[in-house]
Amino acid sequence: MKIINCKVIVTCPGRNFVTVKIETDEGVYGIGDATLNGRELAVVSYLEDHLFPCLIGRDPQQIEDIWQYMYRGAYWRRGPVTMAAIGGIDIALWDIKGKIAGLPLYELLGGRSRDGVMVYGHANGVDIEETVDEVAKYIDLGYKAIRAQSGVPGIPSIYGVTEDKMFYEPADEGLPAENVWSTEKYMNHTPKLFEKLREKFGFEHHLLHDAHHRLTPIQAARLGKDLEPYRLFWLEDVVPAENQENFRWIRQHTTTPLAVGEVFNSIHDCQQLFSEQLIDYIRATVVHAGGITHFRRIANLADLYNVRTGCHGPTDLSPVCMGAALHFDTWVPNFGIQEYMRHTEQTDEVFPHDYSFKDGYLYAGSAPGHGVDIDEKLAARYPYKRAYLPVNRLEDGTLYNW
Ligand code: EZ4
Ligand code: CO
Repeated sequence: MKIINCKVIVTCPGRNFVTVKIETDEGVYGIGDATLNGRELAVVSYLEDHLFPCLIGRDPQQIEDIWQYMYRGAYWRRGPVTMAAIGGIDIALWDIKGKIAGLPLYELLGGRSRDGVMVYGHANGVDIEETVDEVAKYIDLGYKAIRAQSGVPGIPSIYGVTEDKMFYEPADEGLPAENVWSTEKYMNHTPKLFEKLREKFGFEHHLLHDAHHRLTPIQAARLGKDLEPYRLFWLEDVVPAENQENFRWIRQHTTTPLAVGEVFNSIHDCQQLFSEQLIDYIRATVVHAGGITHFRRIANLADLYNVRTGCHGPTDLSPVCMGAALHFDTWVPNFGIQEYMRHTEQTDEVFPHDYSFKDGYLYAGSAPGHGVDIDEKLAARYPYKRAYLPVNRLEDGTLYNW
């Protein structure tokens, strides 16, 4: 079997997605997601100009060899653009392998470890009152786990809070929006939100929270301590994790479980966090961390240290990522939870899929491969629109982490 054609499909059914399609001489094709929010076209060029030409004529079944060729063979290693491009191709190759075998992807990985995949939803409101109401809606929908994000008095707009409550979208059309940030205001406010949530709903549901890389280690340690009475499932991305040693400080001070890694793209980003047991959940994805082939290595290493997976699953990764992630989650022994930000109907129409939601769990389908396709005709109706994530400035104008 040979690869005869590779293409990338950029579509914007409400937001931009970058999709890889690999076609073979036997008619079987595979689909992969390579979306990198706000930097989509850099990945497109990496794929079209640098990777696709090397794939034509290769046997798509040699996934490992192709992965090594793309990674080692480039000489230049790691990085979000490189690894998203490799990830998109790798997912498409696993899809092809599943279709050839006539097996759903989780069977190729080693079979089911569980029936359903526990997911968490993203509840948000402009203030505590509205956030409490939104959490109630997720509970009514059957969710067992909910991440709560609230607006903060004195901060005009903030990560995670939007008008459209079901379909959270952080990127805006045009050039980057500018937000204002105050760590002090945020830290005073956030424990009050969780106090209220536990008072209202008790301790039956898992509650999560995302600090979105905005604290220093000692601030993170304090927030973790302040939140301890509310028994969070996890506190996410407390500091930007380029410096893995930062987590030593945080870990010494709090028993609030820590999750990190949605911007990670390599096993080397997590190695120290795992080996020193500084975190509890790894948030990388099969897209941004170099595909199933590389994310599997990350999950296996994590397992040695009792770290569990909690894959990033935002609206800005396509249903192709979600499909592949669900097969991965269905297999991976050290599964923790899966993020589930729902896609709009428009997006779901472009990417027909066979996964389904019931009572707080997502279920991978049984179609061969990962079970997600792309309707290319429909996709063509939604051309790319430039969009960026916002940037943050402190109240004095200093550019800060968003
Ligand atoms: O801001 O995916 O946990 N989820 C997140 C996301 C990220 C976006 C960035 O593209 O932090 O909403
Ligand atoms: Co996050």
